[in-house]
Amino acid sequence: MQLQIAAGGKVTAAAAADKLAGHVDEFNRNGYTVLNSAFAADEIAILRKAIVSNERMNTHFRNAQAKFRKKKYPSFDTIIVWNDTSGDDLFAKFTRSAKIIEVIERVFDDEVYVYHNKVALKYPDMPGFKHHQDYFYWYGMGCLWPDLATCYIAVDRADRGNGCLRLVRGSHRLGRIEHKRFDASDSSVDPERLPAILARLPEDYIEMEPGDAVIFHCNTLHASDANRSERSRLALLGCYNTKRNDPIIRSHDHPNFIQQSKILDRVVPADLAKMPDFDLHYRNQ
Ligand SMILES: O=C(O)CCC(=O)C(=O)O
Repeated sequence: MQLQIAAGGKVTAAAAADKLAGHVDEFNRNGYTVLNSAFAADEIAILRKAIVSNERMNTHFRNAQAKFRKKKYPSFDTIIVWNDTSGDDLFAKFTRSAKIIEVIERVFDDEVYVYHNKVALKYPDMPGFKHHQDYFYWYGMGCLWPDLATCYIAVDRADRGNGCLRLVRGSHRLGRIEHKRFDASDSSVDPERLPAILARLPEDYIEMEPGDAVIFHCNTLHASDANRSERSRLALLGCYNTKRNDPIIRSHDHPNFIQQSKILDRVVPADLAKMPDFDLHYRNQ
């Protein structure tokens, strides 16, 4: 891709359009696209502070870790999920970033809203996830089309050592696959199909620096290993749905379409005072 830099070092509109088109092509081909340095170090430091100092998140993670230490595998308990995504809180400021939403809107050729936010509390000694598609769950929540995506924003460095995300390249084209539930907090894509899929499609370890982001399709198979290192692997994940895919079931799981603004402003220390309503329409606490 040819970069067009105007006098003064500003990236031109043409360069920005090329970059956007590149992300859309990559997403359509591979089922995911990486946005390097989507957020600056000082913005991520603010986000990290909000996560590590949040008592609710700390209690959540300690409960999951205690189960894991008792030889359970509570994958879903490693994430804390909420639905209040339309305001101006710190987390929404990241996940409603225009940089992310513009890519997803272009991919699905529709208006997009943040369907929910979640933080992956992957501290040391926390489990990972078996291979799954997010659409399996969202289908059950009334989304007719697989026109949804997730954006994983790295708060900590993520690598093979601390259980980075693994994405099966091209798996978004398999369609929705049945999943097997092992218990309420652990499930996986059909174990009979999985080896055949992995024999045919490459799996990419998505190693990321803080501030990098990866947007992946809701049918892209993904997994991650347990964090056996002494380093945390925290991340903020925004989940996105399209306007025409407004869920047909009105549930307390996740909200129906709502128009949301895209955020262009940088995250600043004052945002630390702005927290979402973690209880809004969320019944599974
Ligand atoms: O944080 C991870 O490793 C994976 C999270 C995930 O797969 C999910 O929330 O669906």
